[in-house]
Amino acid sequence: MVQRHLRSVRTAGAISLAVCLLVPSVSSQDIQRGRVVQSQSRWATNDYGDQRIVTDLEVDLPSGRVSAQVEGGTRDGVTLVVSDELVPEVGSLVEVTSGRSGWRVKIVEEDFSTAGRTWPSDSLWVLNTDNADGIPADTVEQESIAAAGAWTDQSDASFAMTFVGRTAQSVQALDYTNIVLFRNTPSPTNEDAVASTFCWWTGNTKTDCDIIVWDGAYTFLATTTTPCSLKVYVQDVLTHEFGHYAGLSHSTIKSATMWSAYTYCSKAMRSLAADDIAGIEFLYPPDGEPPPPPPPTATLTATARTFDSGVRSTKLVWSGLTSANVDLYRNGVKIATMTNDGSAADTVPGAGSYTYQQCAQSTAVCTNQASVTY
Ligand SMILES: [Ca+2]
Ligand SMILES: [Ca+2]
Ligand SMILES: [Zn+2]
Repeated sequence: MVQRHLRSVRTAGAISLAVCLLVPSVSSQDIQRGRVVQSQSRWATNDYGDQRIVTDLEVDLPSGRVSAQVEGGTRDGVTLVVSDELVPEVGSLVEVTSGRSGWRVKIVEEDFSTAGRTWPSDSLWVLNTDNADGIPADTVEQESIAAAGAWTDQSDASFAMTFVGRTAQSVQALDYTNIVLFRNTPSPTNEDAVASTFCWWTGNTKTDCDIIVWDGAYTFLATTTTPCSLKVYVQDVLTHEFGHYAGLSHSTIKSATMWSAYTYCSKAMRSLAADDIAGIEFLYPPDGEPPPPPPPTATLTATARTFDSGVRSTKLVWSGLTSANVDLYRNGVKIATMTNDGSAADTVPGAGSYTYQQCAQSTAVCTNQASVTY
C-alpha cells in the first residue's frame, strides 16, 4: 500500500511543519520532485512553551535548492514525530507543491500504511475541554471518547485508548501524559492544519502522544449542531487524530479515516473504512481466540391460578436451559429438582408474592426471575 506523507514547507529558511488534515486538498499543480540533501535536528520551545524537535532541511529541486524547517526529528536519542509522518532524512525522495501558505513537501514513501510504532499496552489520555467554539465540556468529552473508542469498537484490534479524566493543562510536551487539547490559534507553523498529533517514542515503543485541535483556524461543531457550512465536526477530526495516536500514518484511500484531507461538514471519518481496520489490526493483532458466543437466553414465565377449591397453583413455563434436570427456586430457596421438560406447577402455601427461577441442576445458569401475586 502506498503511503502518503504531507508536509508544509516555506521557502528560504522560514518555518515548515508536517501537515495533517488539509482543507482543501493539496492542488496537484506545480509539483516538483527532489531529494533531501541536508537534515539537522535540534531542540526548540515555541511561544506556548511546547517542547519541540525541529529539523532544518535542504531539498534539491530541478528549480534549485529549497531551505526549510520541519517540526519533528531525532535528537539525543529522542524522536518527535508530528501526526505520525516520517521525518525527512537525507536521501528521502520528496514531492514539493506550491500551496496557499507557501510550499508543501510530501515524502514519497511506499508499501506500508503505518509507521510500525505501537503502544506496549492500552494507552490512557486526558482531555482539556476548553474550546473557543462554545462546545459544552460534556459534549467535548463524550465525542472525544467516541473518537478514541472507534478504533476499538469498529475493529478487533487488541488495543484501547482510554479516557481517564479532564485536565487544565494546555502545554504539549514529552511528559508521559497524553493530552487532547484545543488551542485558539492556527497551527503556528501551518495555517491550514486542522489538528496535529505529536508523538514521542523510543525504539518502536510509543511513550507520549498529544493531540492539538487548532481552534483558531476553524470553527468546530458538536455532532448534533446544524446547519454546517465551512465548519468541522470535532468527532471526525479526533477520530483521525486518534488513528495517528495509535500509530497509523495517512492512507492513500480517499474513503479512509486516515485520508489526509477533511471535507468541511463531513461526518464520514468517525466510521472506519476497511483500510483503517486493516491498519489498526496490523499494529495490534486481534487476540487469537474469538470471544465465545453468549449462552442462549433462558426464559421463564409464571402465571397465578386460584382454583374453586381454594388451591393456589402457579403455572411455570420455561425454555432455553439445556441440562437434563432443573432446580426450581421460589423466593430464592430451592424447592424442587425436576425434569427439564419446560412446564410445571407449584402449589403455594398461601396468599402473597412469589418469585420463581429455574436453573440448570446444580449450576448458576438460570432463567430470568418471574413473579406472581395471590
Ligand atoms: Ca504529553
Ligand atoms: Ca474555532
Ligand atoms: Zn493526519
